[in-house]
Order: sequence, then structure tokens, then C-alpha cells
Amino acid sequence: MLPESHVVTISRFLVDQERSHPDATGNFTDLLTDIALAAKIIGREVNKAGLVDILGRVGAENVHGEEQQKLDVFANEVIYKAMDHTGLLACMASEESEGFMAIPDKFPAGDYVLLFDPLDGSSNIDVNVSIGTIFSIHDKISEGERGTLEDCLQAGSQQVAAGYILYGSSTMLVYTTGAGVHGFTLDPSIGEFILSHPDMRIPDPPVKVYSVNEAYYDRWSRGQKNLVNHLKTEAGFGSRYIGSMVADVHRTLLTGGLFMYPSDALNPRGKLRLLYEAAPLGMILEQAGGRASHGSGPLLDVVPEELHQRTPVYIGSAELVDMAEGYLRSDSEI
Ligand code: P6P
Repeated sequence: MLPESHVVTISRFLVDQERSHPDATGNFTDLLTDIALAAKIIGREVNKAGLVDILGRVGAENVHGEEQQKLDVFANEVIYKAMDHTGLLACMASEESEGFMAIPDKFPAGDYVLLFDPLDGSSNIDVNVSIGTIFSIHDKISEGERGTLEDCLQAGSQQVAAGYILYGSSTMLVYTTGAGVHGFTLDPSIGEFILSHPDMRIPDPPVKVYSVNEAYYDRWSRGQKNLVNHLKTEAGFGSRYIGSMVADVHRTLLTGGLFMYPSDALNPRGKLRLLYEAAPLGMILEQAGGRASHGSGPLLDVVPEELHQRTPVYIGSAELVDMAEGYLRSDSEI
């Protein structure tokens, strides 16, 4: 007997969502479908990374006679090649590519802009820790037929959609179009993403967990130090830190809590990137009822000045992000 919930693939879910937008062209449905395809291909390689490494020791080349690629370079190429010919995108930008990525002249261009981190946390692959792909989608705003850098440098509040794929104990795709957050789990036996987490909401009250790399404690501002000292003493919080942003933020979405990557004396803008890490994950958490801040205001309000711009990140339960801003405000009041 099937459970009450029905078997809904991401394709079926996208078509149903499209039906609720009478003016929809189907282009967004096609775009997410292509992203899901790229995710399956990347996940297949990520899930056999150890084996590939062993195979790689037999010869410096893979079975196709190609130079063994690093997985993040592979993931970057998979996404680019899955998207470049579709006629859906005006341009792309990637963590792996210095400049913005034009659509080849031989292919038609479209009206969406895709920003992505193809494989965030790839240093964790060798120790079998969960890693992720992050994507951010904007509308093209420039006048010309094909996209420009201007189309990539939009505030997070302008995103039309955002999402991530988490390659963990299972492969999950989580996305929002500004109408709630929906999670899909890959059933590898049939190669389909199945709706497993409809309308995700960050729990309230949250579990008492904060997530930050405390190795940098001595480089933090006084306010940052006071915040973490408060959380771990009076507030009785526990600490969880995976060191893979998608995994840390996904846990925060599911349990509540506070994920932080602060600025510090050596990194005045922090480490994480605004366009294709903080802004998309920030949209997801805000759509789920949480908050995203750069420490002194809404993260999604920041208008980027360059593609790989870094930003401090405070993402999670609204009350905890508010608390963080309160402690950090004391830094500017000194
Ligand atoms: P640190 C992974 O390298 C990454 O880009 C994010 O996924 C993660 O949140 C962060 O860096 C971890 O950085 O300095 O704590 O090792």
C-alpha cells in the first residue's frame, strides 16, 4: 500500500509549479531539469571518488585515455556543457572560472543567468566528507541579446531561484523560487530526484547549535568572541562544524541553529563568496523562515562589485542571526 504522500519526481513537481504560473514559458522548468541532470552526473563521479583514485593509480589516465581531472574541474565542465547549448542562458559565472562565461556564438542565448559553485568543499572529497554544488539564478537585465558581467553582478534579493545539491549519505537537491523551499532525494536505482522534503521550514525553536571554525578565534573581533563565548557558556549551545558549507547550512536548515563564517584580522571580508555561495544559500534559509546576514545587515541586500567577492556570513535561525548582529554591533560602537 503506497503511503499517503505520492511519488513526485522533480520533473513532475516543476511541471505542476509551472501550471500555477499562467505566463510561464517552461524555460525555468527546462533549466532546473538540466541542473538536475548535471547533478546526477556529478554525483555519480563524486560517489566513486575513492575508487576513481585507486583506478587512477593504475595509470595516470582514466578509461577514456584522458588526463585524470580534479572533480571540481570536472563538475564545472559538466554544468557548463549541460547548459551552454540550451538557449536558456544569457551567460554564466562559476567559482572555477576567473571571468564570466559567455554563451558560445554558435548557440542561442536566453534570458536567465546562472551563477554556480560546481563543487564546494572539494578538499573534503579525499576524506569522504559531504560536499555540494550551489546555484543561483537571475533574470538577464542588460539590453543586449547576450549576457554581460552586469547581469552577474545583481544583489541576492534579485535572485529568481537558488538551490544546492548535497552529495552526502544520500544526494539531495534543494531549491526555492521564492515560494518556499523544496527538497528532493535521488533514488539512484531509477535515477530520479523524488520529492522528499516539501515546503521545508527551519525549526522554531531551533536546536542549540552554532557552527563556526574556532581555530580562528584569536583573529576575531571582540564582538565575535563575545558572541561565541555567550553561546558556549550561558546559552548552553553545542558546536557542529563540518567544514563544508552546503553540509553545514543543510544541517542548519533541518535543525535550526547558526552557521557563521566571520571576517577576521587576516580576511576582512571573510572567506565565502557572495554570488554563488552566500546569496543562494541565504535565499534558501530566508525562504524557509530563517535569516541571512553579513554581520551588520541583510546579506541579500549587498550589491556585488566583482564576481568573486567575499563576504562574512551569518545564516540560520532568525533569532540567532539577530543575536549575532547585536554582538557584532558592539564592535562598531567601540
Ligand atoms: P575553513 C570549503 O573549502 C569552504 O569553501 C566551505 O565549503 C566551508 O564552509 C569553508 O570553506 C571552510 O573553511 O577555513 O573552516 O576550512
